[in-house]
Amino acid sequence: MTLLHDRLAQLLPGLRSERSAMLAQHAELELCAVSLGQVYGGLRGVIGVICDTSVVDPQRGLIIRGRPVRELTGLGVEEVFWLLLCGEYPDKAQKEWLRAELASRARVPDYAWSVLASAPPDSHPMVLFSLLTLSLQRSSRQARDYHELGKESLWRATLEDALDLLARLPVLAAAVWHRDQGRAQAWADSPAEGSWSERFAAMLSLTHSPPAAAAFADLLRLYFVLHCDHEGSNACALACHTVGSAHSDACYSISAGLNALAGPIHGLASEMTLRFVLAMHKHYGSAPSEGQIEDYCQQTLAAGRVLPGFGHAVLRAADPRFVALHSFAAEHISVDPLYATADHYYRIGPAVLASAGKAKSIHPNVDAITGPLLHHYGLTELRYYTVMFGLGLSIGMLAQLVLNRALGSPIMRPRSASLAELRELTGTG
Ligand code: CMX
Repeated sequence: MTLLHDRLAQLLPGLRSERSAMLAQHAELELCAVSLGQVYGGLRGVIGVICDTSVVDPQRGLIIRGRPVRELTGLGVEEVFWLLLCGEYPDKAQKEWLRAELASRARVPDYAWSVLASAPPDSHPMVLFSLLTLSLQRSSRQARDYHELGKESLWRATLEDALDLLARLPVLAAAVWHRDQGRAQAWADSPAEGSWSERFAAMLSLTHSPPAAAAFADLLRLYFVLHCDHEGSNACALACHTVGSAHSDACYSISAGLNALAGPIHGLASEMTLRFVLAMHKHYGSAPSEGQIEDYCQQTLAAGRVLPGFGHAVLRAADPRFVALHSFAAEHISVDPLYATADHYYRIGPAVLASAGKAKSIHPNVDAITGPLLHHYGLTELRYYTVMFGLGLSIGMLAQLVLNRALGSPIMRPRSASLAELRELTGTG
C-alpha cells in the first residue's frame, strides 16, 4: 500500500455510494436534449461524460476540483496530480511521498529505447512520443494482473500504471526531444533529485545561465500545472476515456489521447501561432511595426484564414492560463524580439477580430503565448510543442483513468444512426 492508494481507498466508498444513490434516485433525469445539429456538429454542448477533475467555465476558464486555475499557479505537478485525483491538496508527507515515488519509478525499460532507435529519423515527435508510450504496455500491471482482479480492485492496478507512466512520460518526452535534435544517444535516465518538472527541465539539457535555468524550470512547472487537464471530453481526453473504458490499460489509453491531440485542429495551435509570428518577421524583414501587424492580420482574415492563438470553443473571457503565462513572459522575456512582436499581436489581434465580427471570443488563448516562451528558452523545434502539450494533459488523463476504473465507469457505447433512419425521422426519405 502507498499513501495515494490509502487516501483513495478512504475516499472511494463515499464516491461510490454517491454514484449509486444518484443512479438509484435520478437515473431517468434528462441532462440535456440532443438535436440533429448537435449530432452533425461534433456533439457540441451534449453532456456525454462525467468528469470531476476539472471543468471549463466560459467566464472563469479552467476550474480544477472547484479551484480556479489562477489560484493554482504556485503548485507543482505532484500537488496538482494529487489534487486532480483526490480533490484535495496533499499534506507535506503525502507530497514528499509522491515526489519520491515518481522519482523512483522513472527508469524506462530498455525495450522502449529499441523502439525509439528503430523509428525512421524524420518521424514526427508526436509519433515517437505516442509510440514510446504504447511500447510501455508490456510492463502494464493492469494488463498483467487483469484476470486476477475483481472490478472493485481494478483501480489499484490502474493507479500503479498511472504512477509508472507519470514518472516515465517526462523521460520519454525528453528522449523525443534529443532524438528530434538528431542526437544519436537520445535517452538518459531521469536525475534522482528534484521535482517532476525540474527533472524534466534537466533532461532536456538546454544551455542556460544559472538565472535563466531557474526561470526555465519555473516556467515548466507553471506550464504543466496550467496544461494539466481540460475536462473529460475534448478530443484528446475523450479518446483516452473511450479506450480506457474498454479496460485497455493506461499505456493504450494515453497513447490514444496523444494521437488525438496530434491533429492539426486540436493540439497544434501553439506551433501555428509561433509560425505566424515568425512569418510576420520574415515578411517584413525585421520586427514589424504595429501598423504592419494590423495589415498582416487583416490580410490573413481576408484570405479566409484564422488568426492563430485567438478564440475558443468554450471560453468567452480572457483565458487565465494565457494571463498567467503572459505575466511570466513580461517579467522574464520582454527583451526577446520575437516575444515583443507576439505581444503586439496579442494587443492588435482582438480589435481586428472584433471588426471582422465573427469570432465569439476575441481574446488570445493559451496557445498564443506558449510558443514564444518555449522558443526563448531554446525549444526552437516547433513540432515539439504538441509533445509538451501532451505531456501536460497526460497528468489529468491519468487521474481521470484511475477515477473511472475506481468508480466502475462502463464501456462507452453511444448509438449511431444511419442516414436512412434520419431520412425517416425528418420525413425526407
Ligand atoms: N480567427 C479568425 N476567425 C475566427 C477565429 C480566429 N482566431 N476564431 C473564430 N473565428 C471564426 C470561426 O472560424 C467562425 O467562422 P465561420 O462562421 O465562418 O465558420 C466564427 O468565427 C465563429 O467561431 P466561434 O464560434 O467563435 O469559434 P469555434 O468554436 O467555431 O472555434 C476555435 C474555436 C478555437 C477553433 C477558433 O477560435 C479558431 O480557429 N482559433 C484559431 C486557432 C486557435 O488558436 N486554436 C486554439 C484553441 C485553444 C484551445 O482549444 O485550447
